[in-house]
Amino acid sequence: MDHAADAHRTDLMTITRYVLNEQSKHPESRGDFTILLSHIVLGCKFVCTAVNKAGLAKLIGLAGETNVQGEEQKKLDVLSNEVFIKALVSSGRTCILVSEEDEEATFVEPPNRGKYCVVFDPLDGSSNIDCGVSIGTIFGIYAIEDGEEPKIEDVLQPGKNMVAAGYCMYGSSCTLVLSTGSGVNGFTLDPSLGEFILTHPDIKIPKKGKIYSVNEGNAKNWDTPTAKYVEKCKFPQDGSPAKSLRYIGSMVADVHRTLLYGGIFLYPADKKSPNGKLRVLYEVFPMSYLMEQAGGQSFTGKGRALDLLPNKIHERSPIFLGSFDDVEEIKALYAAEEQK
Ligand code: AHM
Ligand code: MG
Repeated sequence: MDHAADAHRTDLMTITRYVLNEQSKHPESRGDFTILLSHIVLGCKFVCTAVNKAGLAKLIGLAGETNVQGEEQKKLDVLSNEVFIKALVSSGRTCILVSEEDEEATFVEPPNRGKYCVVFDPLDGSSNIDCGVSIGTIFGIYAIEDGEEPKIEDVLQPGKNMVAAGYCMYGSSCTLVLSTGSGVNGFTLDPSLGEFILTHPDIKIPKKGKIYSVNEGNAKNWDTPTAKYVEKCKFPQDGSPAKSLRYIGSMVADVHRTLLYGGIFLYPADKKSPNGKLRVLYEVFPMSYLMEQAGGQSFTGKGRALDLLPNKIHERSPIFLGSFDDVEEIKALYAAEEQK
């Protein structure tokens, strides 16, 4: 056995070590965020294991319920939701939980109550479960003032007020991407250690990309700026090469690729869904937060996504996010449309 190599492994930057380092920059901090994050990490590890075992354990299949959006719920969605709710409540650091799977917000009672509000989609991309395509957990975190009584308005806040956001992708590897407001870092689960290790430090999205990502099956219902943009991707008039299309239909995987390789991810409004499909609090906001922190942009068709003020916890919004220059182009098309 190579003991020297093993000893070297203790130098690894684990996610806990990373968050403790960040915490030490704030001497007034009492470590509450570190504890909350370690419970989120535990939830991610649990769901990762369940996703990996799903085929074997016959977990795959309908649970026989529909969620608040009227979609079929799979067993893994139900399980993941329970895992995260329990992990978050037992952290003792949360006061309000909003999950895609629960119609109402959960208010955590004392003595388990803390100052953080967590909005999350415990298992996004559920239509991909049965064929083994990457799926993920998405989360965003708000904080309330110490000693305040939590109220629903504490989560009905613009995404720019989040104190942290991230996602965990259950794919060929399990990758957790996190921002606490000072850049974006990616951690990969080392199954032999059971620890997330910093593998993608300080992720910056390329300023311009070569990929666009959209469900083109909805094209007949798109508005003019979206249709024009996709046309430009395929038939550029300025001599630049056409972009490649990549669409997994699993937001975490599509956004992860966009973050690493650059490009643009679109889930626009269309005639059938005037507010798009994706949910503001736990899909649009966390991904927009990460994009901005990585140097990209996120736009709703009307303005900066993180400026949106949601009225309802399950509200939806159109979304265009990715490389700075690519989002700039779609913004220009919407601005031109408004001039008409
Ligand atoms: P879900 O929360 O029910 O899983 O739906 C969200 C998913 C996203 O992961 C993905 O970006 C989108 O739905 C794909 O939608 P579509 O199949 O309409 O292209
Ligand atoms: Mg979802």
